[in-house]
Amino acid sequence: MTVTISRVAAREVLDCRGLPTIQVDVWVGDRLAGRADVPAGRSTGKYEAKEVRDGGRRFGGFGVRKAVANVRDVIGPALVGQPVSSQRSIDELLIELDGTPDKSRLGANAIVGVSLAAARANAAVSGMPLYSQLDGNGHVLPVPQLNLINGGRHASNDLDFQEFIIMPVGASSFMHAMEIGTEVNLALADLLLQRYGKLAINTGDEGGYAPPIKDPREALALLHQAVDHAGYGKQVVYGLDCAATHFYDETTGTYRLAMGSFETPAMLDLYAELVRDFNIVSIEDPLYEDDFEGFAALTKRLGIQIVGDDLFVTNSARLRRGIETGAANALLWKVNQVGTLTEAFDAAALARQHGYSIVVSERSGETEDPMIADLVVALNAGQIKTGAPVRGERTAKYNRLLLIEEELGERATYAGQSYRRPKG
Ligand code: 2PG
Ligand code: MG
Repeated sequence: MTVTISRVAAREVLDCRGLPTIQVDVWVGDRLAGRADVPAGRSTGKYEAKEVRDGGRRFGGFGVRKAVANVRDVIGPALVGQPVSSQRSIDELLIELDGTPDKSRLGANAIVGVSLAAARANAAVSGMPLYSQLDGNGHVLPVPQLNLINGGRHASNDLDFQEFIIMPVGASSFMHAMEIGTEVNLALADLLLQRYGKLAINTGDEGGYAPPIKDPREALALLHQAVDHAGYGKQVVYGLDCAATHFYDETTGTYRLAMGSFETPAMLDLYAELVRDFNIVSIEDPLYEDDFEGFAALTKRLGIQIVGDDLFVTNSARLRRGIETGAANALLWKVNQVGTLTEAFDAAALARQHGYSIVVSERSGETEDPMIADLVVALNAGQIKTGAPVRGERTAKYNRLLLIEEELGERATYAGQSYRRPKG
């Protein structure tokens, strides 16, 4: 028997920054079967699908009543009677209803909420957890990219790079990775407190510390010391999300760092130095979002994981351009950048076909919805980026992964050293 959608509802709720976002409910028959919350970025790429926000005074202009009305009045009526089991047809219908290339008419926030809630509804109908309903072979627990020091647009300090990351690749399980993450985070707090005083342990948007420092070398040295103090020098490697689009100055064609203005070749040299000195294995968005050539040069030169976030925006067309030019070798994967689950899965499949690794990611403006935990396991992606191991909207994802690890039991495989190409 085909199970069809009977009703779609939506409402405004608050994200972790206290800004409104959409929560969508998908009903089948007389029951609420799937609910999803929509996250929001702050350092967004210009090629992302576009949210619809209300403007005006209410909620500082961030209200989403219009997007809620689009779900209620346009999307909902069109979806009633559609089979809940065909995610692709649902998503194609959403794309068609919107009719714009960037989902700006109905709003990517409205569309992605419906797409994700429909996936949950389908899993509920089948009586399976979302990760195994999406892919019965989902069993890889990801290496967490734990963002312990925040800068850029996510913090009120002078660090230009947005995220300073540890990756416990030498852990024996996901639970062990979280133990390491938290012990290092506690050691880091002690160090910061001793060295810079109490204000240094204020945190940024993703729960990482935002110390009053300027030089990325100092931040990386602090991470190394915290890892050593916690006794995990052998288990941990390091990563960065520079989010370079957001300190690139288009008029002068230079990167504006607290340390001075850098042209592209000087940026490449800086990254080579950091990789050499700090055991960095992954750099996200080292250059601004249009510099495919620069990305290609850096990818070739460094030989480590180079991740495209603002560069690719989870969009297959942009990823294809990266594959053709050799720009980056990993895809940052955020469903709301492209707007539907199907398009995001297609981008992941394309990445995998061409040997690009996949890093499933949260947004800085998250909610308590843990859905990306199920998605990263369904994809056997091997890496997740979901902030520091603190604050409910971040720990919601980590806790869901701990539960999935327990549920999978013997079948669970921690990606560990194979994080770039986990055995699927
Ligand atoms: C990023 C994301 C998440 P935002 O740049 O990778 O960390 O930030 O959600 O603000 O775009
Ligand atoms: Mg990023």
